[in-house]
Amino acid sequence: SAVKIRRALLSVSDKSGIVELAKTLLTHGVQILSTGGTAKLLQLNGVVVTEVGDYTGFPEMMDGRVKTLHPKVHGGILARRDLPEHTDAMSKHDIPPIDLVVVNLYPFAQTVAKKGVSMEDAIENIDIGGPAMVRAAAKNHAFVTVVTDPADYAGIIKSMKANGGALEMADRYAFAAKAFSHTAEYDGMISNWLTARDDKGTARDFPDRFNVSMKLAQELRYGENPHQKAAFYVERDPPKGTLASFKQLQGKELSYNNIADSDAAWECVRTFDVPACVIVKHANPCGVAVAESSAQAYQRAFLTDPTSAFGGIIAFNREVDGTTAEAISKQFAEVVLAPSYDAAALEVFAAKKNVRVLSIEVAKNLNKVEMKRVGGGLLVQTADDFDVSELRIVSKRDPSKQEMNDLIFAFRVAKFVKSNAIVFCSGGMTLGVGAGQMSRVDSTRIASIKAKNNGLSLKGSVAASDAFFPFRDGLDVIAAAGAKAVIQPGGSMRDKEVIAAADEHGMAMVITGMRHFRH
Ligand code: 93A
Repeated sequence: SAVKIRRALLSVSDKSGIVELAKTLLTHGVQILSTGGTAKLLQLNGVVVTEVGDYTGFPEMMDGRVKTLHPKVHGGILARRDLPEHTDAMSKHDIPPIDLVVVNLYPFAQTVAKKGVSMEDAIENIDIGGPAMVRAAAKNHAFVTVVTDPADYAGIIKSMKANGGALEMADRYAFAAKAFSHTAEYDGMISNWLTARDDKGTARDFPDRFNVSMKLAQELRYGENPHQKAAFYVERDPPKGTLASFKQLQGKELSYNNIADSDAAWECVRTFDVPACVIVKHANPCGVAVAESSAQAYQRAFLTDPTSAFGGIIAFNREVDGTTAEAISKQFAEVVLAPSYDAAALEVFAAKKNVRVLSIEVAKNLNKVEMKRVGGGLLVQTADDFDVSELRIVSKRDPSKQEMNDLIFAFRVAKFVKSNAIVFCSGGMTLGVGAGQMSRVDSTRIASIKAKNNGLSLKGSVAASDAFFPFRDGLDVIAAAGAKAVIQPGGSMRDKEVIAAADEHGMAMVITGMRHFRH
């Protein structure tokens, strides 16, 4: 049922729109109660307000830590108007009802986002009285309206005008639900920040961003399959360079699989320093190339496996121009990602209305934390963002300069291929990708079969393995395929046997010391 607003309490840190709201409340004969800073601003703008201190008979004290924490405020918000026991208490203790609570909280997030913020400053920005009022009003939404977001003022003004100063139950309920999300997020933020450091304010190594608060970005039509319900949640303020910071420039709505595959493609492509293109299908790269330009990189990435590239996700780490867009539009692409597009490229894509075109800023060292849901739990780890650093040549033959470049390229790609991963490459282009097999030999066989099927020769190529070779068999298959150099983490019990096999085949072998499983 509709409740007419007679008394409102306004106490806001973000003061945008508050004067206009207060003026509307006045035109409906509402008595306005307000706290220090808010009251001052309203008075300056000609709004008649009662200061909470005058209202309760208790001054604001302790640097404002205690302003609204008083039975006259909380009783007025919490009292049930339909129970004699409650209304009797109100009249006995002179507690008039408060029907509207407009509160937004101390800016904790903005405070801790400041460089070099002190622990003291952070603590002082933890709002206590605000959340207490918000939660009280939200609990008693049967009678009270709570507004926490200045974006909702316009709606309130409109409803009050239409309803003779009253607000409806459906609105009060929706605002109450939103208010609890607001306070939950607020406490989540505080808990994140405190958990991530010790009492001296020193940041802990891990888990630094474990308890991240997420907001719903979009409901998805369905999940991995049409019978699964799904939604996309993003961090409140996704770091630049992450998938969630994308802007969609055109195209159909993104699907669950689009988003998952786009992430795989983006994570891979952003690791390269030179123009690169990554084509992903079912979370695995089916073609990766580095080149002089985006156009060249695309052309070569596509050549790895044109069959699999059909319906793929295509990512670039450099601007996409008209020529590249023309080439892409000859194939069926689900999503294109790049830091930017020139006008000609956008024009080409515009003719293909369904293609989803996303822009994302390229950034390195995102310091990400990855999470994986398991039944009844959550696995958390820092992202696998280590690049090849210490390379050790263990074979009799040294790799040539060209081979070494290709080995590094191949190993970087292998990192983004589901384990067990084997990647054949040559001249900065993938030739065959073997992904997601339970045995390394099978991944090797698949990679070489795929190269053959696509008319690519592995003679003189190089190969990367995401983890060590437990036996020499995988290496023998790589040699038989025609590869001349191999890169792998090493560390197997049979390293000696594997290195001997490489020497036997006249291959160069480089060890990275770093494994890159990906599941
Ligand atoms: O310091 S508090 O935790 N104690 C309180 O009693 C209290 N009452 C309102 N913070 C309190 N507030 C907050 O003050 C509100 O949530 C709002 O963010 C802010 C508004 O203060 P002012 O009107 O003085 O700018």
